[in-house]
Amino acid sequence: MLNRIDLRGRVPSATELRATLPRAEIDVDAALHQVRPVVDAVRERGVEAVLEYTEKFDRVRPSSVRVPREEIQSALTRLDPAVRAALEESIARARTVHADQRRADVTTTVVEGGTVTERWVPVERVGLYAPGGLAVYPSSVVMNVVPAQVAGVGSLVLCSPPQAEFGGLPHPTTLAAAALLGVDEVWAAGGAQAVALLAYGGTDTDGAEMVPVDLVTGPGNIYLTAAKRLLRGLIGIDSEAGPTEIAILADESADPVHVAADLVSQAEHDPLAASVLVTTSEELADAVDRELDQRVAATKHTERIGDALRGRQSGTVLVSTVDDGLRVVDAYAAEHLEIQTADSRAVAARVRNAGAVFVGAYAPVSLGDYCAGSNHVLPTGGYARHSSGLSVQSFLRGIHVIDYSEAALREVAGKVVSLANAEDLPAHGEAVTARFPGGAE
Ligand code: HSO
Ligand code: ZN
Repeated sequence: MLNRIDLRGRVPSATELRATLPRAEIDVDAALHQVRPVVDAVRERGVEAVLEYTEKFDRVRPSSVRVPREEIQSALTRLDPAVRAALEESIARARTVHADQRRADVTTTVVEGGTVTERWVPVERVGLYAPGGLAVYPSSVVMNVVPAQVAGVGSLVLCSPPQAEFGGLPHPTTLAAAALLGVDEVWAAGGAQAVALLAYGGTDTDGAEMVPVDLVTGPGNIYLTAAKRLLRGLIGIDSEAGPTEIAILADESADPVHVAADLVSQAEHDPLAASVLVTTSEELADAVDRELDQRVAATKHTERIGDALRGRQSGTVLVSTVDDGLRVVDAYAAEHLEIQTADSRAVAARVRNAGAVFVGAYAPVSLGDYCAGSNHVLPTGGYARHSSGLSVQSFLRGIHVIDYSEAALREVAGKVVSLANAEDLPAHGEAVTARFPGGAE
């Protein structure tokens, strides 16, 4: 079922590998011209334009865009108790992990009387996006809201598209997740019009105000991503999210049933999702292929999964050694990387590029999707080479605070003047010498 690439005996350079390895091609730029008129219309005409596009794209026109608080609470009372308990567990674990990861302010004494402090300050107001339609992801509401709250973001607004079958409200499970997390500002808007509304603000039909946000995070389709790219600068954005990816580095010790189940699990998201197996064992590759045939036929979303696994973005890469396999997975820089080898912990410790690493036989990606405590908003498309997943850090800014005494400035005055003169910016030096009319020395 999976395409096969045989790199045994010759692992190309990282640059060549990037060109060789399977990967979906997503052209966000191509969507920009479709999204620009939507963004412009919302900037000019606010909520009225949001409602027009909502009617066009979501085929429903809510009477107001802001979701009444009672609707959020009522979705929670109607939530299946087992799902509620699972969401509560997911939230509790994510809070525990993320709370430990909040960075502390650090003060460095550079010289006596001269300090630099890095002060971590939360972004003031954040817009979180939760997709609707095919994908209903209350778990992504958790993964966006928890780090924002732990960071201390004061004002959080959730946007999610209205659903015709739920009377123009966002999906009830999304609303219930918001209620569990204590988010009481929710607007029923999706796609590019939602990002534009978050960025520019607007007044709802009933007078409710959308106060513009400083940062927008959360996954969505290519139009949402294009809108974020267009509005970046006016607002901050998280890393662009493309179709999800799983790579598994496995040797002959791996269980083909586990490997196949995990490859299938992420293929379930999207026909463009990527499932990549990198292995030293041809026997394992064959066994996984056989297992995939059975599993794909037996699971619910057979067609979508089959498309994803057969797509050019998925495949099996055969390598001679685990070391070669590490070079391959580092070049690929998967969103999710599982290590299923003998001594998986030691191998995992050597991984350089991945959004998240799952170690050994009992850490499947779907554990991380819901209940590990880790975050599941992770860099795709090779972005893991330079970016991290969503974290408390994503919602903080580090501000350097410089505090020098007269004596501490006097001591370094000559150096500032020398550098200022070297850059032909003498007024920079004069800003220091002006403080020492009798000379700094
Ligand atoms: N695997 C997805 C997250 C997710 N899975 C949500 C299930 N629900 C991207 O990391
Ligand atoms: Zn998933």
